[in-house]
Amino acid sequence: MPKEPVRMEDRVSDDASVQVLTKALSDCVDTCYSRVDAQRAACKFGSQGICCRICHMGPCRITAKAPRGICGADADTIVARNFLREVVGGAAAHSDHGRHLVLRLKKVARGHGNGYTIKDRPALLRAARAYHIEIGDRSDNEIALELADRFLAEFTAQEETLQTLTLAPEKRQGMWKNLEVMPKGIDRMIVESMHRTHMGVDHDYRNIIMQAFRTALADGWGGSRIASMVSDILFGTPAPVRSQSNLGVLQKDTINILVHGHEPELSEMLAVAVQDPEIVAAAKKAGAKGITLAGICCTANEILMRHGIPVAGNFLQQELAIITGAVEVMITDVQCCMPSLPEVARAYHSKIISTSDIAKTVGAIHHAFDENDALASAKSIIRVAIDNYRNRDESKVAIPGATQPLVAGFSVETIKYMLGGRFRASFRPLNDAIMQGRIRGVAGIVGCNNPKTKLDDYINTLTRELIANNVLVLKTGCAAIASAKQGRLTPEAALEQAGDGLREVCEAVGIPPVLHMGSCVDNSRILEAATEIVCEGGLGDDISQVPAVGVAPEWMSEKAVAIGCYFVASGVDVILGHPFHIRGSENVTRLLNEECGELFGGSFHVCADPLAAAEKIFALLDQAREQLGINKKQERKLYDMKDRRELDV
Ligand code: SF4
Ligand code: MSK
Repeated sequence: MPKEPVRMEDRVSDDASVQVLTKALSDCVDTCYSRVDAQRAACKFGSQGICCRICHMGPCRITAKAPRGICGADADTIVARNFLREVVGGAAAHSDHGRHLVLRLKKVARGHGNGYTIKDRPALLRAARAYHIEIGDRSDNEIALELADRFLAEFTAQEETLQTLTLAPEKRQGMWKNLEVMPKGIDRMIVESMHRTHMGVDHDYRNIIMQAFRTALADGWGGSRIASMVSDILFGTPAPVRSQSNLGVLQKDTINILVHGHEPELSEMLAVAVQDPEIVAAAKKAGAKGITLAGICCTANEILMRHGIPVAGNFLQQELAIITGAVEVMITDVQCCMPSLPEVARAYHSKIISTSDIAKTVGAIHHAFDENDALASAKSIIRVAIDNYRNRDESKVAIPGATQPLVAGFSVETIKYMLGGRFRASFRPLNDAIMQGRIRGVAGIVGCNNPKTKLDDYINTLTRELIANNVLVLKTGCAAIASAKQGRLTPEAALEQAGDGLREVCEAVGIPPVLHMGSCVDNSRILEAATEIVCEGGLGDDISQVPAVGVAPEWMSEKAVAIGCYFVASGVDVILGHPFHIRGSENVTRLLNEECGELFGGSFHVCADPLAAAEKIFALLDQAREQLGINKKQERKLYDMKDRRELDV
């Protein structure tokens, strides 16, 4: 019997994406959705993690008849090695991003900013204090130079453990010490992990998986944390900002430029350059009303959080954005940029411009970002877009009307300020709301989209259930963009969709029930928030005691594997929408999904169904509340004078 054709509505959730995916079909343009069909029968060895190609005696595959590879490695070793290499990939991506920013900070500190400056002095001083750097009457540049060197030492340290680990609650640090998972230098962890997984080195699956946690901690508390700290110093600590989301942010009568990837350096300059009178005049001369700058994926999140630049879409909308026929130029930097983009662009007039020397794509125009003259570099890329406007074929243009308003920019500093005001900035009101039961707990929903499942569907269903049941949701990356497209990143969403307790808190503070905390490298901000909650008191003395969970519903990248591992190693239970490639080893699966709970106080849980995931999350939050002795909603008590006198303050 012929197979039923898949309906677009079953592939993507929002109307804008349905419209553009339908257009792709009539324009005969391939997307990841047609390619995922071509890849249908996924290799079962790969899915289970039992294919090894680490040496050239192989590749080897584990079967009932061949339970060991040629060297004698069994399924446990092979699965564990493959898993560690995924963590390495993710940790390397985040950390290299962080390193680039530190090198930029160092140049700025030496007076070679070339357009970049220390934009946020309080962020500089916060970071300097974290490293016990003397402030006194030293200049910002002196402090920044010492700080940059200290950051760089975090990458190269050979014997010393990471300084940033001391930002975690003390009890957690002790736990890491006992389990011997304190990472040394970030680069050393990555190199050592590659060494350990070379043929004939580390074969004990437990030893290998513990190295995976060590490497992931070097990412979450090291490379990623440093990336967020330096971004705040150079570009400003995010604060609430209004904007718009979804493909409808592209304009019919403007020159549309999209930034895509992860690094904020070029996009920060583009945000400045599009306002340059000379550039605006050139756009008008080309017949456009102006220039629309918008973003995809996490570069979008970076400039959204700091400039309110609109978000055109998340990961699986990168091809769709071009298929609107209205994009003059898409500028890519690093990570999550599909190699298909130039091929999709060929059907339209769009140009794909790659800007990083470590990330070239065949068919894209490579225009290396000249960091020594960043503004000029940004302007020259914009001029390519202006020139390309005349090539736009109006008959191919179809921009879906849909946009949704949003508020983003909830850094930890901002949350503290919003909760407590300028003079008493703190997490106290949040802790109190959790203790009183108005907020049941906190869920960090992070990660990507994956064409194996309907775009945003799991993320949105789960988010709806959580906020309706008084769970405050913190989001980053493409999961945050999914909520933006649903209109859940607005304070109004709290009034309409949140449970009574959460609504009361959101209304009092003026925040949405879903807080956009940044790009995927900013998952470190979620750890920072968890630490603030612990330090504020009343909810235990370790992250594992806080009623909080992490969720990666539609994850796809190695970075998500590393993120999941550093959440678990920090004591947070993590729900995955689909499993890791580890099912070929019962031992590795048991270690990650069960035994980690005893080791770290958090483990992985796989829930393919978002409603089942919601139930699991409620059970985990309630269990944490039970252990804290706060699992009943307390009546709000109005104190009279006698009560007040009896208060022990
Ligand atoms: Fe096969 Fe062992 Fe080589 Fe892997 S390392 S490919 S299992 S021989
Ligand atoms: S961009 S890693 S698809 S969140 Fe950070 Fe989105 Fe995942 Fe890339």
